[in-house]
Amino acid sequence: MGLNLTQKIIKEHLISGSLEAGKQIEIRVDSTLTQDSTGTMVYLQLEAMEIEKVKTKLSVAYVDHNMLQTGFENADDHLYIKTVAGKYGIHFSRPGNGICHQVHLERFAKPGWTLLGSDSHTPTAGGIGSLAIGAGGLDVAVAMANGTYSMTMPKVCNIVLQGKLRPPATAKDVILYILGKLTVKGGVGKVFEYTGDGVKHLSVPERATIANMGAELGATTSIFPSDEKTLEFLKLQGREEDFVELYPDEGAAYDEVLTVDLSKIVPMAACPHSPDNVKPVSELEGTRITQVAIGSCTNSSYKDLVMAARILKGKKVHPDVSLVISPGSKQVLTKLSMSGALKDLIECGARILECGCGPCIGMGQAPETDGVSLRTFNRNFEGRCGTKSAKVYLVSPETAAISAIYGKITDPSQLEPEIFAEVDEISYINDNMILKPEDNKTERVIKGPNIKPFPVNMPLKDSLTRKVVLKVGDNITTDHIMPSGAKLLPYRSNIPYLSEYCFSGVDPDFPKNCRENGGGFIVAGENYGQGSSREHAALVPLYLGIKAVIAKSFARIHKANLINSGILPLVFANPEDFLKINVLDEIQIKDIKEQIKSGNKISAINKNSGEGIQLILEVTEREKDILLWGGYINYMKSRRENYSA
Ligand code: MIC
Ligand code: SF4
Repeated sequence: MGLNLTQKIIKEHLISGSLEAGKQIEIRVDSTLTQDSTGTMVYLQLEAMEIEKVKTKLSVAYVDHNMLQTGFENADDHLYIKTVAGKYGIHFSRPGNGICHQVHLERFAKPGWTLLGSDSHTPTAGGIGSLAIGAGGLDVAVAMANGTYSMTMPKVCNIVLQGKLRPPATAKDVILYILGKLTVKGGVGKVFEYTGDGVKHLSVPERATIANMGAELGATTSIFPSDEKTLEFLKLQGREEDFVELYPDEGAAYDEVLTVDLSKIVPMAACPHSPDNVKPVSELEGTRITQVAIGSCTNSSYKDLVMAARILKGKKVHPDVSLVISPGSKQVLTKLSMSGALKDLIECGARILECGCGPCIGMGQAPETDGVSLRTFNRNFEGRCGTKSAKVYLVSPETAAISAIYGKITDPSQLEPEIFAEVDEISYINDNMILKPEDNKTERVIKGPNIKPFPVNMPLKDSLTRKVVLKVGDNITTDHIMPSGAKLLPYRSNIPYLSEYCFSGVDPDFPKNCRENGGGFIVAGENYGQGSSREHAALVPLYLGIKAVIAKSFARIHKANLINSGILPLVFANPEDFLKINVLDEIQIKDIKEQIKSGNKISAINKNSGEGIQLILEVTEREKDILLWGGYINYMKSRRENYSA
């Protein structure tokens, strides 16, 4: 039987394991990317690995998340990343050059390559046919140090796209539609592979929008074939030599199939507070809005912003609305200025922000109390925008632009058909904000005073007894665990400082309870840790003494981050047992090391009720070792010592 595209790329990169879903594999990593908010930890960990140069073919360090520089902290982080990049042979994309995923798509991503990124939206490069996976920082550091990545072989779900989108429906509406069908946990353990006649009508940036939000499905990644559209895109980027044609084999097998008729897609919106809470825009028409934000790694390509400019040209932003636009890259912004679209945006009253993540990660532009914000972004978790009482809807640039004029959610179906005429792409390349390793050589890594060492766990003891310091429900996001935004992002390299804010929106007493009880356990519902790849959501609980999270299920990247930190990710064998544990109950796991070594069943006792609770540790043999050693850093050291002994 033929192989699907995912299997073909994995086979090509396979170091150990087989293509059987659910089994542990190790693959060769061609390239990595980091961004500043996860990057400082990644590079502190890379330094701890004591290598000379990275082993990948290409590694790029971006600065795009935190650029406000409200104090020295942030600028110090940037300088640290620049110097560490110079030391280890990593490209450095300077602040202002754009959002990592947009710039990577334009300048670096290659069909058939593997890419590991310390950001959950790394799969954006699946739009160009890369196998691009988001991971925790430590896994990315390991990939740079060894050129390898260990993961579970995913299932492959085939999304067959039929027909052609009918304006005003867009790629964003396609992925919102899929999210509505499959939900935020529908993709865990899976790769979404897009095929079908409809694919050939989608440009690479449109494919990238769809692949980008596969992260919201919880997927390992999403991938499109590499075809004439890919070649067209690479030619515009002056990179036709990077083109290879890539399709699944004839008769390739898939674990699941979902067919989507593109001609039936209508404008969609994800309603507060989850990307899968999706409704057609027509059902929301008339909802008053106070803010519109266009940009992010999902929707800030040249075409996205030209469409917004066409709709806004000669119009005025509604008096009750603040319209902000953050272009995806310097390339996009320059092209907007060359074509005149930038003038149309400025003239209508849009506030033009610098090229970066900006409001998407709460770096400014928090809406007012109870504000209603329409965003072309990918996440609308409660409070992520910086205002807890605000309501955020996720939409296409077309829906966002027309709604900004009327001050209420407006279906773009009423726009004149001429608006949707083909957008002429401009070929413009200028890499002067990317420092190549040879132009940035240094042996001196500069670390400002805000950069503190990362916490390291202890090897497991024979028995583990702790109180439950927090009990939460389903779909807890990493934004709940370790909030971000303008106030906290400057401290991404300072775990002790961040620890005061862990779970601050859920239970402000959490840090205090951890301190008073000598750490503890967290109990949670389904899909614990969904959302971002931020390792801080594991490192900060580690710092506070959290030993285990007992949940109904986990999101992929967060589970890996817990394991790398030496925190046990335990699953209830019987989900109803969730009800048998209360906050401050004392849970005892006797002979834990023996239990881990002898299988995947773990018996625990709730000492308050005397009841036994059956748990499961769903991890690979390698991950068991990491947990027994108390996290990846200890595990790595132990192996190094064994080798040298
Ligand atoms: C996000 O969109 O949540 C982020 C900010 O890009 C994160 C990374 C981070 O927390 O630094 C992500 O998606 O991985
Ligand atoms: Fe940046 Fe937002 Fe994309 Fe995360 S989702 S990488 S914050 S633009």
